[in-house]
Amino acid sequence: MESSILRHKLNLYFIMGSTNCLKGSEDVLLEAIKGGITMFQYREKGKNALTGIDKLKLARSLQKICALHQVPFIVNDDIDLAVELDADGVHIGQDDADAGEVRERIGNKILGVSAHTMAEVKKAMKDGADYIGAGPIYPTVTKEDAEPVKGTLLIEAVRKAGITIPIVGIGGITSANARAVIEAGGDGVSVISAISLSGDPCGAAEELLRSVQ
Ligand code: 3NM
Repeated sequence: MESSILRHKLNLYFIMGSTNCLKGSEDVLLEAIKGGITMFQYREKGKNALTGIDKLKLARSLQKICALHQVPFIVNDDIDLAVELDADGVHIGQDDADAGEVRERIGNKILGVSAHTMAEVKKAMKDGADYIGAGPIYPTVTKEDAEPVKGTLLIEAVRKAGITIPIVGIGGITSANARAVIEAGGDGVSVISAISLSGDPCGAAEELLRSVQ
C-alpha cells in the first residue's frame, strides 16, 4: 500500500480480540466501523483467548465485516492465520517472528512492527516494515508485558532524525490524550480498550477520530 494511503488508514486503528470485548466482537467491530475507524487488527491474546477453529471462525467473521466496509484487516502475530485468510497484513512485536522473514512470507501485504527504541525502528525499516507501532505512550492495563511508558519521546526522536515511516502511537490512548501523538509527528493512534470496553463503541470511535483529525 502506498505510504500516503497507509498514513491515512492509520489515523484511527482499532485493535481487539474476543477477550477485549464486553459483548460480541462482531457487534463491537460493526459499531467501531460506524464510528469511523480506519483500520482494524485482530489480536486474540490473554486469558480465555480463543484458539484453533474458534479463533479461525471469529477471524473470518471479523474479516468479512471489514471487507464489507473497506476497512483493512490486519492479523496480530499469527502469520499462518494471516496467510490462510489472505488478510491485508500482519502486525508483529519484537518478541514475535523475525520481521525480515515475515516480509518474505507475506509479499507486499502490510507489515507493521512494534518498536520501543530508535534502534528497533531502524531495524524494522531495514526488515521491510510499512509502519511502526510506538508504545506504550501512556500507562495501559490491556497488555500485561508492556514496556515502560515513554510518552511521545520516541515518535519525536524519530521525526527529529528525519525518518518519515508511518507511525502509530499505542498504549493508554483515549480521546483526551490522543492529540499529543499527532502533535509529536504520529500519523494516528491505535486503541484497544478506549473502544472495545466502551458502552458505546461507535461514540467512542467518533470522539477519538475528532481528536486526531
Ligand atoms: N501494545 P489500550 S500497548 C497491544 O506498547 C499493545 O507496544 C503496546 O491497549 C505496546 O489501548 C498495547 O487498551 C495495549 O491501552 C493497548
